[in-house]
Amino acid sequence: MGAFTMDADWLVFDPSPSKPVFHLPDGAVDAHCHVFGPGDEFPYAPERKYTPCDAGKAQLFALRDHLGFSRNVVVQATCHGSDNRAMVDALRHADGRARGVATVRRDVSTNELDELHDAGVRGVRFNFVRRLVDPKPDAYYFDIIEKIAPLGWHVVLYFEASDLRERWDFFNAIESDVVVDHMGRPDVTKSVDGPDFALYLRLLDENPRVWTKVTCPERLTKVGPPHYEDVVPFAKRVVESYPDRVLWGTDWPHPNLKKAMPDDGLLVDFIPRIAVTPELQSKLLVENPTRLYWGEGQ
Ligand code: 0GY
Repeated sequence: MGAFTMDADWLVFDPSPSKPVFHLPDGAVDAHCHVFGPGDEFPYAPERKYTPCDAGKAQLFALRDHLGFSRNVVVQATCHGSDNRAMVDALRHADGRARGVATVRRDVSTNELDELHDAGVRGVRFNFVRRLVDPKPDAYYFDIIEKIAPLGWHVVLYFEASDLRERWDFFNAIESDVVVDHMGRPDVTKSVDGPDFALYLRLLDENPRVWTKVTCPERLTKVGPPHYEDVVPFAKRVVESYPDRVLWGTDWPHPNLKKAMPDDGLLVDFIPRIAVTPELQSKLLVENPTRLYWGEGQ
């Protein structure tokens, strides 16, 4: 028995996903995925809001190869708080094929930031989703933004529609590149032309430095797999409107899904529904993430 027991309602990732029908282009990046523990080696944070199953780097790299990705961007998961050791360990064992996004505290030191940069971290994540974290006042995040500026890092934002209204001025005031997770979590039962999604599109329209991940059909959908039809109009609109500022990722190992675990092969098969030409696919999967995470000065 390990030191941690996963939550009773925790769903474990699919151990044998299908082989996607869609053939990923060479150099494709899974730009949103996580590692969990293993807890015995990299303990989960005391302040965490969930205890997941272990999902370590070897399993992540096996999935990368199975699906046909070349590289990963490993995003610090909230179950590890600001202890980035599991994520950094994954980066250090990836032979240059992984970059990371960290969670840091306001009092993070320059030395700690330099070490993270050396391991391959290129951004910090600010999470506003209350079931995952206790969000802080804007000033807390501004202090971190000031500290990471010399490193040229970007800020990843995870928020829901109500947070976008509440934090609008703050989000618009960030001067670095910004990446929004999961299209700001639209309610896909509403119209793609409705006011909530319009506000998120306005953020992208008014801020050329804001990027977005067109990720998580499995999290947003009401109709489910295999085609996730209800998510398509939202993601397709974004890919076609901002082709140079979109990223895609699996979100493996899919934290906090409560109904069913997705088949990661089917998630890859979702890509050509939202990026319908080889040009759009190449930007989404190769050019954009490579520029942001492995580009000049990175
Ligand atoms: C995601 C989504 C979730 C969780 C986390 O760091 C996390 O704990 O990101 C979620 O539960 O919505 O982006 O993976």
